[in-house]
Amino acid sequence: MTQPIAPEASDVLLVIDVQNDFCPGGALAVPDGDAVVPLINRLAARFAHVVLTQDWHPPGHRSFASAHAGHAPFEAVEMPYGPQTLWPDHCVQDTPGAAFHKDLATTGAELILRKGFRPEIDSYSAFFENDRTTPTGLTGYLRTRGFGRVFLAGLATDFCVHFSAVDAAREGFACLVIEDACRAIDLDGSLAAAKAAMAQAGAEMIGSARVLA
Ligand code: VGL
Ligand code: ZN
Repeated sequence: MTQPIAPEASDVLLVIDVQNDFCPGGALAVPDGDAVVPLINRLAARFAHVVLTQDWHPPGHRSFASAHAGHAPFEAVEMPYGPQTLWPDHCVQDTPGAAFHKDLATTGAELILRKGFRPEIDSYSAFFENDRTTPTGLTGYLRTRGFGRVFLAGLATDFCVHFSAVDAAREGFACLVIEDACRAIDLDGSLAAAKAAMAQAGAEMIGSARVLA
């Protein structure tokens, strides 16, 4: 372990999409996805401020393969805003799959940010939808609250964590991704590509031991 990092009052832990559909047995299960829950709970206890995100799609969302005749999950299509991977139906608003994992400590969270609610556009990032320009409002919230550093954990490393990390850095926050508190889908090398993109954006990958020390 390198230097410990003690969370400060101006730090926020941003927990991405720890929802049933991304856990084993869910509609878009991330391998070992539920393994992050106990660790995220321990991390959350160290932070004065925690924000959770929730992937929150209406039925028939355009990121679902079922909304594209002749296409299967995990294929890519061209959307008006660019390439989009198609997914199994997942995190449909108000369904059990969209609920947080039952063991995730949610009580202390100061904000629950829902994303992906526009029928025609997906939103991997907690900051911008997949057109990379429509804001979720999170930048304004975090700035108004005076946060300077964003620590990231959750699911999935190579999609929603990845895009959130890149955008956090692009929005001028110091961004630290707690790697062992994330799990990846890893479609066709997407994890390696995500790590490269996060590093390129200036996000730092750290181990949870540095925060828990
Ligand atoms: C996610 C694919 C589709 C994620 C959300 O949370 O990483 N991935 N929707
Ligand atoms: Zn989604």
